Amino acid sequence: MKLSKKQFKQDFEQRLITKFATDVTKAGPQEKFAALASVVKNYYSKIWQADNEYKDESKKKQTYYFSIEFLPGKMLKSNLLNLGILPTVREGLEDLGVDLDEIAIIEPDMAIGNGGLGRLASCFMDSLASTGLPANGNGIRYRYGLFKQKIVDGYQVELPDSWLDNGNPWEVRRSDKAIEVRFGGEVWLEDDGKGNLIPQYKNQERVLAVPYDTPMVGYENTTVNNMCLWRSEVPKDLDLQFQNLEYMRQTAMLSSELYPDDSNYDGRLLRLKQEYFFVSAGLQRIMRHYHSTIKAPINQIAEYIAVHINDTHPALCVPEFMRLLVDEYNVPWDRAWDLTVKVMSYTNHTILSEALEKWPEDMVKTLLPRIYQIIVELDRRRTAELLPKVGATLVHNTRIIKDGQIHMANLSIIGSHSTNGVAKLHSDLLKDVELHDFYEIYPERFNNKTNGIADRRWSQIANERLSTVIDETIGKTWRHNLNDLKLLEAYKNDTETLERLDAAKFDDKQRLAELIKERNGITVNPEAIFDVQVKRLHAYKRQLLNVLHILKLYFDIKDNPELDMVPRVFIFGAKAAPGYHYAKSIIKAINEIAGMINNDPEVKDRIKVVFMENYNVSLAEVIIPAANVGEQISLASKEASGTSNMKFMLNGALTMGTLDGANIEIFDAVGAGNYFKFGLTKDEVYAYYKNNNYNARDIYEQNPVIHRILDAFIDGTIPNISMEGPEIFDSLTTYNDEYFVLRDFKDYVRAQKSLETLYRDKTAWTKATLMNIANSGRFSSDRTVREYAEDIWYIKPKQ
Ligand code: BZD
Repeated sequence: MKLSKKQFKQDFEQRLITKFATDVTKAGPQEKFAALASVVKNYYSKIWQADNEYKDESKKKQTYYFSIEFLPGKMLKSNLLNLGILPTVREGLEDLGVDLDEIAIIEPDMAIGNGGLGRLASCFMDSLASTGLPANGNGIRYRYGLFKQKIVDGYQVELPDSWLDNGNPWEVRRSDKAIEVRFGGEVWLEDDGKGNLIPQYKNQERVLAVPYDTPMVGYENTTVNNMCLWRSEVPKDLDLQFQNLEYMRQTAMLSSELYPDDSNYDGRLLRLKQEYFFVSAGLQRIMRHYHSTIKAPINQIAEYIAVHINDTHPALCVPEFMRLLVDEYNVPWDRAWDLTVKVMSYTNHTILSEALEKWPEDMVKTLLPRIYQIIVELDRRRTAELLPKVGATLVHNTRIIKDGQIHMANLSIIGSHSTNGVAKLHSDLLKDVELHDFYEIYPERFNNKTNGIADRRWSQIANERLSTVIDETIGKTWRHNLNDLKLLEAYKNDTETLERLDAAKFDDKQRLAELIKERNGITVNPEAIFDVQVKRLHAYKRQLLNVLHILKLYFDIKDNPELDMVPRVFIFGAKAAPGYHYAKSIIKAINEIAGMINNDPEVKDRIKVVFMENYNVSLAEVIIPAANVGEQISLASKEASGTSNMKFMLNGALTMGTLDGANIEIFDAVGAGNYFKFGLTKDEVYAYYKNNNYNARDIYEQNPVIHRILDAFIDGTIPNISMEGPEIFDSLTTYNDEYFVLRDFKDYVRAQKSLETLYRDKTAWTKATLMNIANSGRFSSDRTVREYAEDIWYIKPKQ
């Protein structure tokens, strides 16, 4: 949009008066933020309305992205950037004596997601709008987002994230569009005399779902999409029998808290309720819109809408859509099924067996009796139809209902026309191993969509310094088309460009060093290698491998106090699921090791270890630009894709990585010299499984370096871990090191040494940095969503 600085200043000052009866000299930061957000909202509202009208009139097919999590972070700068007014607003505020960054920091992170999956959903929301694709998000408006992490005596403590205390300036509550969702009670089918079986209900619990719409503003275009988040409320005309406090409490709980588990299935009733709640509300809203606006016959619905099931949490979309079609719109079963499969598509984000959702039949039957009937019928018909075609084994292995459980991945695959993994390796593993039986039956449904990131947030917003250097080197087209970063390659031997890249990185490191000083009280040297591992804490991500390497360096110094090494700052950020004991023990160990090393005078600042508490999107926006190295060291085959790996690459950090997830594609894109590869391959890992011949204790017994490092966990060398130390030690020895940490250690040390060697050659290092940036274009989520649009959803961008 067009906006003069003068106009903006007028708008802002006026808003301070109308909203708070104050002026720029007296307003507090919260007031300034609220006034600015309100001005910005005013700017995009007209575009939003116009785009809604365009969508209604053109009736073009739209996607609905159902996700139980979104993780947008802060929205102010992203909205300013996408509206094309970030510099104008920054300068206008400056004229008024206001620093945009000081206002922006006031906005609480919108953290209604755990990690990669939720963040991906938000990157997609940005990219869908920015590529002009007509799409909607559908999720839950949790009152409390992901917990805030405090570190107390080295331990993680969880505090509630009450992010809505000062209101949310971006959302629009639409009470008029509230929808009822029903649970429990009894259901039976009655013949209507014309041969139709009509479900009858009794004693159902009613919940009101109120939509809150948040605009997703496209980058310098006219698209504004909608992310709809549902809040649960008690219906105004509540049946007498439900008018009690317990019911009110239960209802409020539906949209109260985000489950903080990332890679673990937690089969609690409330979670199942949440899943049905947002699925049913979302699909009912779609149906209403279809009837009020699209007005096409119901059997054409697949030409107008696509519904995406983001991991299995929204898998109830399949039976709920069937219910709506069959029960509410009288569509015959077979036709309804055909429509459902055409409309639905599904993304799998993990192969970890402990993460695969399955619900006890009884639970589903009691909570969702009609949905249960539909699932049983789907399973029955499918079994009858497929048995003669593919045989009993395949049918059994792929059934929706097995051993008294409803398998949500099976339901999602069977009820949709597309199943994709999130990186090549992951999608291959799904086809060849984990979901091979499904692949035999439905080969055409399987495909890969390698993840991507909303590059504008991770470069233009998070790293203005680097963005300016890139502009001055290759021009600005990369801001619209990330593939143009490739133009940087022509400058890989240009001393001036390399020096400027280096200077930008140094500034970003200084900014992080200041934050570390402020938050952790630790002084770090910006000349040191900033070696970063930020992600959820999980055994398979192997933060422990990083820790073992740090201990190795520490003992090297202890053995040889004059050791010549490039100083390193090891930076961690990681939340552990509150019930994940082992992960919490690792956090405690990292903090104790940090204390031990940082305070040992003999180390002479050659190593610093920093655990930054409460890792979230905003902190990532400061840490990632400052990184020299990104640690992507999961055991090959376990990390479906990873997305921080792409953010590091875009910010000129080099990857220390295994051949896992999207790391492989990053390696292919940058080439061997610009990536530190180590570790077992997926095939080697699977060979160990097959032959059952991994013996971690042997490695411990036979490798003196490893022996000494592990002993440090149990012999008092690392202080204050008398409980955690043995737990970690045993996991690596007695319990045979589930994620082959010891097996990969030696190769990891080798790769770390070669990293150090390269860092000593500043020019060579910065050249590798440049090559990473130059080849990151493929990892824009604009590319990813375009692939979904073309291959899965069949939707077209606005011209
Ligand atoms: O999804 C992650 C994977 O582990 C990453 O490899 C991948 O890059 C991203 C995006 O595709 N999975 C999650 O983040 N999963 C969860 O957060 C989650 C949340 C609730 C329940 C189960 C898993």
